[in-house]
Amino acid sequence: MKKNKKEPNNSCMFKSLKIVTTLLFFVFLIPSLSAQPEERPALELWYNRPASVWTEALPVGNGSLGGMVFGGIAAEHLQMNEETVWTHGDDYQVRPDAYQYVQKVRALLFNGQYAEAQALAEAHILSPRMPSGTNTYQTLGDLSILSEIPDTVTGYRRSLNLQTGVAHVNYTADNISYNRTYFSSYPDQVMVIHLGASRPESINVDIFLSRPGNRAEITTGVDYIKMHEVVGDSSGVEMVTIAKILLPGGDLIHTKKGFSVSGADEVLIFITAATDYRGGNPELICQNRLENLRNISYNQLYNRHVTDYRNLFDRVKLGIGKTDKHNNPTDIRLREWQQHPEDDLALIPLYFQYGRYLLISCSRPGSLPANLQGLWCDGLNPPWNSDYHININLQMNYWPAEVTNLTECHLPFFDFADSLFVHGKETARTLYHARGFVAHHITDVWFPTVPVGRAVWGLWPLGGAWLTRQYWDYYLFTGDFDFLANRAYPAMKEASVFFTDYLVRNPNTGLYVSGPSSSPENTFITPGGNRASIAMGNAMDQEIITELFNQTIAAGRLLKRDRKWIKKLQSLKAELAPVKIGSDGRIMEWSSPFKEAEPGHRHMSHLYGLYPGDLFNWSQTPEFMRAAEKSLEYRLKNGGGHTGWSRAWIINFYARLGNGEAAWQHLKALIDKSTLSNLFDNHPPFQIDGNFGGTAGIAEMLIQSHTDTIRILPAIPGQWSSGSFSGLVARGGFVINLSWEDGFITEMEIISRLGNPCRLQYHGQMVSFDTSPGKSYFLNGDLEFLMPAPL
Ligand code: FUC
Repeated sequence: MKKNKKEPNNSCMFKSLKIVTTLLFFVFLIPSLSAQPEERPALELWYNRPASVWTEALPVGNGSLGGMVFGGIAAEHLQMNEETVWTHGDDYQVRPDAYQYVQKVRALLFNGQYAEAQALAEAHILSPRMPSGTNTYQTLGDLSILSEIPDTVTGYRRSLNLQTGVAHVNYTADNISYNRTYFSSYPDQVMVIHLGASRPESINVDIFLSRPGNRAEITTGVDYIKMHEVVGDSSGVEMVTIAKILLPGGDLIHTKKGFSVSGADEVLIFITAATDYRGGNPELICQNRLENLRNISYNQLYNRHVTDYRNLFDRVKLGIGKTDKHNNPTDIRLREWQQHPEDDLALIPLYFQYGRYLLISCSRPGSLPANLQGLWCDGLNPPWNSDYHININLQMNYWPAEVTNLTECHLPFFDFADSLFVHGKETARTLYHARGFVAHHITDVWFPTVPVGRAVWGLWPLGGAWLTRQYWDYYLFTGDFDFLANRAYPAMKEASVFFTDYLVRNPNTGLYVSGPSSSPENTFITPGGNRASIAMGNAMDQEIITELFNQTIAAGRLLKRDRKWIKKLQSLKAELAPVKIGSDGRIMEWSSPFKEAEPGHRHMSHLYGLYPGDLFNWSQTPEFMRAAEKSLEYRLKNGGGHTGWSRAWIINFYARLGNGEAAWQHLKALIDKSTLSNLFDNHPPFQIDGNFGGTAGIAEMLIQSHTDTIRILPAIPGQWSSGSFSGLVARGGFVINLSWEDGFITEMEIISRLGNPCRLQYHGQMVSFDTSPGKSYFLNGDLEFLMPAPL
């Protein structure tokens, strides 16, 4: 027998104590066949080799505790995350004299002195980026399971079953079949790894924990390994991870960092982790969770996880294309798809459902919302700190939440935003001498709202307002009046109050404009030939504010609140500087016709009103639809859409424009150019927004409900000639199930959750009808009712 030379061999060196474990209180059952996942290969990612790099590993998660499964044979590696593992430097402060400079910078901008204004803003308004103030999300650490290198390995398979939320590794080594199962349970708040083998007493592995930086204190107890560290060189949270090892037979031998298991029939590892981020003693939290697993068998744990997961996942089905390509490993399938996507349309449902899988796995009630990498993040210094960018990225993460029937997964977004808004009040008061709240382009789990760094990113006070659009949307989808009254309206009102104090009249036009502000991350050429990024009355700001006021006014009226103030808001709205269309027919990103420094820029902020906003549509504002289309074409002609999230946004834009062929071209490009072999969105290494934006884009091609009419199959390409879906949700609380053949609906069921009137549009035809809560309505492709007719 050979030992893998590359792998650390702790078991021999640090043998100290031999314990034959007697499991006193855990009821341990060998999983029966019924506990094995039902094979649903069409909704599975699978590979015939282990991951060689992190972006090939497979993610599991329960909203707050996640793992990336590498599937190594002799060296299994599970990289782990706990959502609150964050460093914490000094909090950013508003510069004491910043407010005066806001006034000065405005005067310069109104006077056309853009470069001077920007220099002044960077010197006096934006707080400098201090290394100690840059907080970052980090890995929790790594679990290693090492064994001897076998002489022969056959039938290797590493897979993630989206139908169950369980990852598996299977192979036969030296005539013994090994199976490993991995899942992270939301109901039991534990990550579970089960090792099984076809022959008794044949599992021999070393198990240990580690963390980059080697600062973690690692100790062992009778049957557990504990890892403790105050992260970020002691500036961050105190974290504890406990890996508990359970065997029904075999020997468990202590090593320095962990255990050596020999002669076991099977091994069960429970991982629990906690920090003091929300208070409490992290070790006690972990112990309590383990204590709660007393008397629970592996089968029960497994079944509880699968039931809980399926309760969310099974709500939506999507069928496009039939293929046997899922018999190919997913990395090979992806490569083939890049050549001939039309041969494997069934990859679209897999990609779509993977987005839903990821949302379920990284955003559950009580958790933090999905950050730039969702939950999964390797190392101590991830790109952009794996934080929350709120100039599109956090919002995009939640675009699929309602339409793909995962409303519970949306809740962490609101909890987070509510806390952010509390902090944003202080920034509004000190920086802008305004009431209400404000947040700029980034934030993190300590909720900074101060503008930081360079003006091109940092000086953009619309982040908070954009977040509030999702509150209103949540109400439209769910009809939750309590939410509207107690959370949505208060948030929207405070965001609006900020702008009532912040907006200024443009002395040249007399209309109200926002600023000083950037058009997220874009740069223009000033008339004097300089590059600059801040101006007054940029299109995106004006669009967000217009929409915010529209929604606040609508909510205030529904709730019959603040009548006088709502009237004032209505008058202010009438005096907002409108978004303009330039002489070239495009939407003007800035209020002057500047030359763009990067005409193919990845952000297409001025098209906010098209998506996710609802300001532009073909029936009421066709001129803006045409102008948006032109703007988009121009961006693309100049190299736009190169990052995954940007490409995903473009799919949604084309879906809203009703252009299914273009939406499909960009969906193909997203999968072709920006998708890694584990189907993560590639933004080196990975950014999850592209996945979520892509999933939302597919939904937007199938149904749309941003106006008073639900549009059915508004943007499907000719190639998707037949298909079906069920469980997609439209605003107003309608669940839609339908199938189509040769591009024409064969049958459609509308289930009314709330009893709202329903208005449908399909192929230029329209039908309106009243509904009763809980009732189903069946229609054909001519929008005629099938039996039973509506009451
Ligand atoms: C925005 C984008 C970048 C990246 C970063 C996290 O700044 O412009 O592409 O996605 O967020």
